[in-house]
Amino acid sequence: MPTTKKTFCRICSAFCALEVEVQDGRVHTVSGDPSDPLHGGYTCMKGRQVGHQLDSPERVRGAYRRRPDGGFDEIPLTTALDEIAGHLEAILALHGPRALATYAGTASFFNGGTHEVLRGWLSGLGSPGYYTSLTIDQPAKMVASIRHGVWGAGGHSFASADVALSIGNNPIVSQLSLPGGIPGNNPVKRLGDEKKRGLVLIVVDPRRSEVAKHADLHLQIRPGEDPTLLAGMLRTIFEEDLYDADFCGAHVRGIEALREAVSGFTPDHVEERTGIPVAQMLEAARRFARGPRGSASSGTGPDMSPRANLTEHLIMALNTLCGRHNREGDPIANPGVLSPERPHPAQAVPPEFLPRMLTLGGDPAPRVRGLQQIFGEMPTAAIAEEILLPGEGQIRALFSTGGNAVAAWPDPTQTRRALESLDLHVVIEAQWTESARLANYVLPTRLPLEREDVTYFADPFYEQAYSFYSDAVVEPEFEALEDWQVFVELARRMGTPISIGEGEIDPEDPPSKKELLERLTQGARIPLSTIRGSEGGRLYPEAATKAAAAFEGIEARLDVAPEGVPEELAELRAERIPIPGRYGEDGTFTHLLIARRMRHVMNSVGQGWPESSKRGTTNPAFLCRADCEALGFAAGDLVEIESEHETILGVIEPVDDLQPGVVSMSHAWGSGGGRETDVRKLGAHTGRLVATNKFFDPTTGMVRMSAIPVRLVRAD
Ligand SMILES: Nc1nc2c(c(=O)[nH]1)N[C@H]1C(S)=C(S)[C@@H](COP(=O)(O)OP(=O)(O)OC[C@H]3O[C@@H](n4cnc5c(=O)[nH]c(N)nc54)[C@H](O)[C@@H]3O)O[C@H]1N2
Ligand SMILES: Nc1nc2c(c(=O)[nH]1)N[C@H]1C(S)=C(S)[C@@H](COP(=O)(O)OP(=O)(O)OC[C@H]3O[C@@H](n4cnc5c(=O)[nH]c(N)nc54)[C@H](O)[C@@H]3O)O[C@H]1N2
Ligand code: SF4
Ligand SMILES: [Mo]
Repeated sequence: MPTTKKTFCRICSAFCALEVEVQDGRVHTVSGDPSDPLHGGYTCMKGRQVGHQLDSPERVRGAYRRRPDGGFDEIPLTTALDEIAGHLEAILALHGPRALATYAGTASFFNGGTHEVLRGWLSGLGSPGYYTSLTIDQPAKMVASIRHGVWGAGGHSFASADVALSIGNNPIVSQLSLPGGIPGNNPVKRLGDEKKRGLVLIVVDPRRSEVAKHADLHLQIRPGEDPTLLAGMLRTIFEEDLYDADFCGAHVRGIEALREAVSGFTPDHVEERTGIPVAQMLEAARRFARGPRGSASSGTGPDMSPRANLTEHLIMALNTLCGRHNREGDPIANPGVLSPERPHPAQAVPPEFLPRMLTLGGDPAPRVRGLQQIFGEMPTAAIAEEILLPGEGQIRALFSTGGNAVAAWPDPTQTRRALESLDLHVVIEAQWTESARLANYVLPTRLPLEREDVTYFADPFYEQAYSFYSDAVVEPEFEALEDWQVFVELARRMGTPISIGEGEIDPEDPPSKKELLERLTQGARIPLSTIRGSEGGRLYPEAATKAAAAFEGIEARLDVAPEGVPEELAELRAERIPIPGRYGEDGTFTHLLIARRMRHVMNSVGQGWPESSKRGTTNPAFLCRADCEALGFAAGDLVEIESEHETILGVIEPVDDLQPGVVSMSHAWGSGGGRETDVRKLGAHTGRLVATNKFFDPTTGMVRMSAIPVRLVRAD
């Protein structure tokens, strides 16, 4: 007898509500839950294939140890854990705690408690080696918050906006929700509803993206030129006195310095550099400034491109200049259901009250490229170098969970070399990835539908106060722990503590998942027991709050021209304007390659799944028809895409949504070894086009992953 269970997808951060039909202990069919108040029955093709993910022939179905010949032997899970603990102890005894590092990728964030336990485990061993995918994602947003400051009551919500400015974010495909931006949950419906109400949508994207197709005004910018556009918009807003002088007078510093710093970004200069006609830039600036409500927000597009920290700063400056921050009494629809009550004062937050998330530096510093810790993490852009660089502090043991290092880190040739040089490499994985095949030990894991969980990661990002608690829907057919339990088991074997929050986890008497979640959500606005009591997802309007009055005696200002920003603007303005078609140091690169997401896969996840494969088994090199004609390329042609660093192969797909001179291609495809010859079956690795030690951001170490100069020639 099939039974239907409600749960939520955790393949991407949208966490869509699902109805899953289970037959004989296996997932039979998956559909959206039409009764869910937030998602309204929406799912995507990835979510509807979770049954395949669970039962895939590529699934890691036990614990494995690699043989010297590269093959793997299955061993009992407890044996694997015993051996790993023993190896790790020996490495730490010999090299000290800096020899240990963990890499937690995207999937690790979608399991409540993993990061708290992981951090507790590392600090119990004295290791600073905490690396995550966040530091190769959009770290510029945090850098900008640190430099600009944070407003205690948050920014204007999308639901209350008269105008939304969306810069390089395509939630119709990515489902990525960022504060003030288009919600990632049911994005087409949400956008339609608000447009009916009168919302004006302005999109900045080199591609006529799925979101851009809904825009009232689409600025089809040249890749990587967002800071010039934003500086030009700010200049217009100053020139035409369109900013919120009252708000700025009371809460902002650096107004005159910013006015001066953007003064050279005249409309003509902006047009020449960004390719955006003067009239369009002026219209965007005026329409945004007129508001009166609505935020500018961004996704990965500009953050993968050069000068991401400056771009993100200018986005914040635009919001601040136009006063797009909640004032006392403004509604805050979702203050976080699972977090405790806290005030949201309508004032700038003094730096000393900012969370650890918003700090730069810390001991020890990374050993390469003069980098620093960012947000209490080590920068993943530098992890391969930290593994390869000999000497005190060299990483010798790496534990990877919920990530795919070879697919995701820049320069996979270097990544492979680094992973192969480790003394101990443990991968906790759902499937046999290229990274897993390089590990000494591969441990199985429980996938989302095999775990109970609450919407912990997504909680602060929802547009409305919403939560969902789900039991496990099926059991794995083999013995498997959740990721965090692996670290508890190792701590037990090694006799080391794991502290989380105020207390400790006793590895001899570890908590159940439910107990772990209860500890992490102690004092939540809505108690976990209430959320568990509801079948399916529910709105909790009682958690909504209002922006509070400022605290008396606490003085702080948002800074629109902090140290560094005027200098970066001056450098940008003084730079030679790149000549389209003549990119790169020697001017011989004709195109810029930009990053994008594709609907049927989630980074490297979903490649090869049956339904997703029908949409293609490669990451095409999307190119406009005019370029295809000029270069003599037809659909399906194989081309060499050459950068200053390396050459990859790509399969041409002509499209109408790009302008000449731009190639759009998604990441986490292909292989890290040798030159891809199987590009039609495996895709191509765009991370090969960049080196980690050239053209990187000095604050975050981030490498250029969009707006990469390339040229294309037919591959024969
Ligand atoms: N289906 C699917 N969903 C995903 C993922 C996936 O792989 N597939 N990945 C997940 C992850 S890890 C993340 S971080 C999020 C990312 O979420 P988003 O940031 O929304 O990612 P994209 O859909 O790539 O949208 C980025 C847009 O930026 C544009 N762009 C590229 N370069 C530039 C530039 O220089 N300037 C400007 N203004 N725009 C530019 C691209 O054309 C693209 O339309 O998505 C998540 N969701
Ligand atoms: N060139 C280039 N490089 C990029 C980007 C780009 O735009 N261009 N984008 C960057 C961004 S934004 C990101 S976030 C990173 C993504 O980097 P990663 O997060 O490292 O890459 P994913 O492919 O998402 O890897 C997720 C892995 O987790 C596994 N998995 C799924 N569920 C579970 C689970 O429950 N437990 C465990 N242990 N494993 C699980 C999956 O099988 C998969 O192998 O890539 C970055 N790299
Ligand atoms: S993968 Fe698809 S179904 Fe799953 S959460 Fe993301 S958007 Fe929703
Ligand atoms: Mo990401």
